[in-house]
Formats: sequence, structure tokens, C-alpha cells
Amino acid sequence: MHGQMVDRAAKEDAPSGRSNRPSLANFWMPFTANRQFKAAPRIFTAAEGMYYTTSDDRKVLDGAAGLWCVNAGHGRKRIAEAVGRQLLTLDFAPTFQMGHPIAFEFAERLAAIAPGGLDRVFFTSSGSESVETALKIALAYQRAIGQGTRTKLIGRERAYHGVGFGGLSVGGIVNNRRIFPQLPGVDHLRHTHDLERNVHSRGQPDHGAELANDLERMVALHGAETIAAVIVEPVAGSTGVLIPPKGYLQRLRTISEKHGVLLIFDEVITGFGRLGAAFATDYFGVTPDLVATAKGLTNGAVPMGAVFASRAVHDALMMGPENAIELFHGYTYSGHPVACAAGIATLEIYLEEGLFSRAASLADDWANAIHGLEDMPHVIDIRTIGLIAGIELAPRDGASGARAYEAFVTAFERGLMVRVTGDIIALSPPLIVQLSQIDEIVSILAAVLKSVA
Ligand code: PXG
Ligand code: PLP
Repeated sequence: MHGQMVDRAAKEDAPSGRSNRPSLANFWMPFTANRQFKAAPRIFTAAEGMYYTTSDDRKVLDGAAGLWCVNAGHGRKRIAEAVGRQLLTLDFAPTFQMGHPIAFEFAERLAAIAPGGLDRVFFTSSGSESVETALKIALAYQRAIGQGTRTKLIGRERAYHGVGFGGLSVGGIVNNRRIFPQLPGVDHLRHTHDLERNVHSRGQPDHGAELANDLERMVALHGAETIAAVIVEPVAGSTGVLIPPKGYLQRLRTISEKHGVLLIFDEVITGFGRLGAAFATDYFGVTPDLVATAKGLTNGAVPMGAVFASRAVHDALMMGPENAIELFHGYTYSGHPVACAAGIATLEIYLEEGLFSRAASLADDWANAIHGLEDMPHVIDIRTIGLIAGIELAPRDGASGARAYEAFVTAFERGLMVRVTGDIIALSPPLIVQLSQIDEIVSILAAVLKSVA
């Protein structure tokens, strides 16, 4: 109904160019129930600081930093001005056998805060591209050091690594995988989610480090000489905030190193302050060989991703003849000048406003507030780390995800945007969140949980 009304309105008032009420028909929306959404759309028209404005002029508190990306909050003038200036100075220039200063400058600035000192930076335009890039660098590295039989990639159940064929193959979400062919030679560690032993965990859960031994089993099963790399999200975000058990990542590092398997951290969500440190790599004190990032890299303002590589990995690929392209990989927009401008302005905001340590100093208040919802209806688990929380609800009989979806819609109507996945509500506010806004998140969620059936 509503969708048809919008369609008609668009035709009437848009004889030439733009309309405030465009037709919803043409945009095929990603990861969306298109027909359901277009029948009852939720439209944001503006954003400032912690709040969105809706098309019916309501304020909605951003409990998700957009999609885990707007870490410095919305409407940052410094980013807007940097982007505008760059567009008028150098809108685009190729980075294939050409260069421009701002890409080198951004990489150099990133090197200063690089996760675990991995200071060689390959630019992409998204998290998915960062994952594909990291996997390909891992394969190229193994070949370059004479380990060309290492072609297998190990992922983990319940992982999200974007939607490229590599990322969905090492990923562990059945709906993203089932109708698409997978890369050959991929296997998966078990996930670490264990509500029986780790219910209501604050920070890292106590139990489950031994699950990292799955990597030993993969080595025993496939042979170390066939495995190029293992990729994990230090904290899995999209599949419902799965926090690594104490000691798990350390053990994965030890085992991977022992067997010459590269360790890749997918920090697309955890990068740029989400845990209260620049990267999860720093927060957990475990250094992988490659780190995939995106999202908070540019505060979500311009699409961009970056892969951080160790010097060992990078340098191993710089050994051939000097006139030979070392890595047959790259994107038209790798190091896009406008994205770099946004990224530099974003980094300056993070550093000058101390947003990573701000997140760290808020983490206890955040956990206290969110864990206060443990006794609310339907809640079976709450888990928190840094400025992230997962609230897991009991599923309705035979309707997995229905309750959380209703909670999501109700929260939106009451003025709060959250993310839901299955029956889990995920929260990740911008790092500028105030204590009063944490209270607002909690009180809206309390009302929501009481109201959903
Ligand atoms: N890796 C990880 C760990 C991610 O979280 C990607 C790769 C892919 O990034 P791009 O930029 O290609 O989307 C992601 C993206 C959600 C949600 O609701 C999470 C993501 C994207 C959209 C929604 O949790 N993460
Ligand atoms: N498809 C065609 C026909 C192209 O020419 C290109 C790039 O030149 C691509 C895909 C890849 O696009 P991108 O470099 O933006 O990933």
C-alpha cells in the first residue's frame, strides 16, 4: 500500500530531477526484505552527532554507529570540509603505476597507529574488498616464500567476512553461503559461543580457549603444508557479538605460528576504537600477520577499506625483478584521494578528541548499564566488551528471529536504532556517546523488551 503511494508521489512531483519522495522501486536494497521494507519504509533524512532525523521528523538515537562505522558521530564538519577541498583539488587520479600525495600521506599516518606495528597498507573500498585482499596476499606470500602448496584457507563458524567469494567461503553464515559455490580447500574452526558455560559475560568469557586447538586438528587433518592462512574476527560482530574466550586468540597465534600458517584478523568492526583501543590487536595483545579494516577508517563518510600487512609479509613479495608488478591485485579506487581525505580528517578527530580512550573509559559504565537488562523479559544472555553489547533473546517457537525483528521495529518507533541478527540485538554506539544517552538506550530497550510478545 504505502509503497504504491510513494511510487505515485514520485511521478507527480519529479518532472525533472530530484524529488523528496523518490520511488522506492528502483533501489534493490542490500540484505533487506525489500517488499516488506517498501511497504512500511524507515527513512533517515539527516544525521547530527548521536541522532538521526527520520522522514517524519523524529529524532532516532544511533545505537549502532550506522552499521558499526560512524565511530566519531555524524555530521563531522572536519571530514566534510576535507572531502570538499580534496574534490576541488584532485578528485581522482589512478594509483596503478601512478600516484598522488594524499594516499601516501594517509598510509603513513595510519602506520603511526598500525595494529601491532603492521605498517604496510593496501587500500580498498570496503570490508569485503579488504577480506579478499588479505586472503590473496596470504596466498601470494606463501607462494613467494616457496610454500606454494599452501592454498587452503581456514575460517570459523558464525564468521562474517563480507560477501566476496573468498569472504563468504571462509565465513560461517549459512544463508550467505548456501546457494553460492565456495572456494575449494576451505575449512572452519568451531565458533566459541557457549551460553552454558559463559552466560552474561562481561568482557572475555572464561571458558573456551581450548577451541583454538581446532587449528591443530585442521593441521593434523589437512597437513600444515596445505594451509595458507586462518582468518577470524577478534570479536565477531554481525553474527551477534561473540567475544573471544580468555586465552583463545593467544592460542590461535601460537598454533598458527608453529605451523607456518598466517593469522588474519578481520577488524572491520573492531578497528578504530570500538573496544577502547585503536585495534583489537592492541586490546588483546595478539599480533596477527594481516589485519583487514574498513568502516571506522573514514567514519563511514566515504567508502574505504585498508589491509595492514607485516613487513615480513610485505617484504617477501618485494623480492622479484624491480620492474615486475609484485601483486596482481588492486581496485580502481585503491587509495582514492577523496576517501583518503576523509580518512585523514577522521584520524585527526579520533586522536585529538581521544575517542579510543574515551571508549575505554566508558566501557565499565556501558557494561553496568546494559547488564542491568539481564532480568528483562525474553533475555537469555547479555555480553559486553568495549562499546559493544549483544543482547540475546529467546526465539519464538518455530519463528527464529521474529522476536528480535519486532524489537528492532519497536525500538525504531520509540527513537532508537539497533541492529539485529537472528534473535540477538547488537549495540555499538558512536564513541562520542554520553552517559545520558547510554541511559536513553537502556530505558528504550527496557520498554521495548516489555512490549514485545
Ligand atoms: N568483515 C567484517 C568482520 C564485517 O563486520 C565485513 C567484513 C564486510 O564489510 P563491507 O564493507 O563489505 O560490508 C563486515 C561488514 C551487521 C552488519 O548488521 C555488519 C557488517 C555489514 C553490514 C551489516 O552486523 N559488517
Ligand atoms: N569490470 C570492468 C569491466 C572493469 O573495467 C573494471 C575495472 O576497470 C572492474 C570491473 C573492476 O572495478 P574496480 O576496479 O572498481 O573494482
